[in-house]
Amino acid sequence: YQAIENGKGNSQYSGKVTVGSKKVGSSYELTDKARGNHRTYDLKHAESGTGKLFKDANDVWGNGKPSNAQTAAVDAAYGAQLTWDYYKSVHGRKGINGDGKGATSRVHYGNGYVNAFWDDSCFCMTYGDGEGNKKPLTSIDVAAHEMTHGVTSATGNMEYSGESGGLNEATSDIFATAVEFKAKNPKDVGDYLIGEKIDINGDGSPLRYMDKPSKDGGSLDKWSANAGNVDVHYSSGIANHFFYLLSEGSGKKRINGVNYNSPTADGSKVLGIGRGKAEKIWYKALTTYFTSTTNYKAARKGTLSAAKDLYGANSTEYKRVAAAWKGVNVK
Ligand code: ASN
Ligand code: CA
Ligand code: ZN
Ligand code: CA
Repeated sequence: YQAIENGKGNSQYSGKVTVGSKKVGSSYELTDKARGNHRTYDLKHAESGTGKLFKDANDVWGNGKPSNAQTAAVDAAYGAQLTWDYYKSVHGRKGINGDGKGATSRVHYGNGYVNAFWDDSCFCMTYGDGEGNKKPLTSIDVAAHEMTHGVTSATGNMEYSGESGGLNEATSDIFATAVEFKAKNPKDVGDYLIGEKIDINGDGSPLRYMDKPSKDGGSLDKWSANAGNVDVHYSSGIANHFFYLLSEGSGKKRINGVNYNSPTADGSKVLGIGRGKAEKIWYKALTTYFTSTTNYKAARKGTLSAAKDLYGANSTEYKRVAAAWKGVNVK
């Protein structure tokens, strides 16, 4: 896969990066020609409208600091670029809808807005600037999380409430993590944490943990009959934990300088199959077996079917999918 991005970007979270830009007249705009013309817009602190397409005279964007309006645009464009490339190179998927069409990103939404979101109606991702407009929510994992909501809408489309909502959220965290691990920039270090760079809690702790989701104070480590009654960003913990166990196994592990300690619901020891295979299984399940009403029991069945399709019914992978679900009390 040949990347052809030409712009130089100074991002806030990933250091120096390249961004796809398009020359128009004597200047450049933030339009990524290699990725379906994905475009990045400046909302200039408005909370509605398309905003203004980012333009620049010399194709050098941002300065690494949030006070420069282009900086958040660089991170957002870079995150979209990596997410596009991940879906294309790993899963053969061309863009969110699979049709090669790019989406849009909008940065500088509101003032001090501490969230980011995907919206099907504008086929766009929108990012707030964080507390004091200093920590835009444009890290790779957040961008990939939001963009994956678009992929989910185009595929399994799990309804955003109850258990299906938790699976929708987890799908975004799973592929956010997959994209982050695949990033090659020296400043981009893959982990099983979500939002570790945006300092949403003000104390350097991440928003979510996949090895032991309850570390955030709200997420569920395992399924119970109450799983459908909690916020979807908490019921997602069950599938995030499943994905960690399936990838890495239970117990202690140190990866890229981060210590993990993943328990199982029943104290059983679970062995991982590696993140790459776990990603393949989740993607196949999402695009083949998940539907708007998929709950945890059905997600177990769907991922087992996916493992069978990919690796066979007698495969180690198939058995470990079952064991990882047992590890989060889904039987
Ligand atoms: N950042 C959140 C999410 O993507 C926004 C929301 O809850 N709608 O899930
Ligand atoms: Ca410039
Ligand atoms: Zn989400
Ligand atoms: Ca992360």
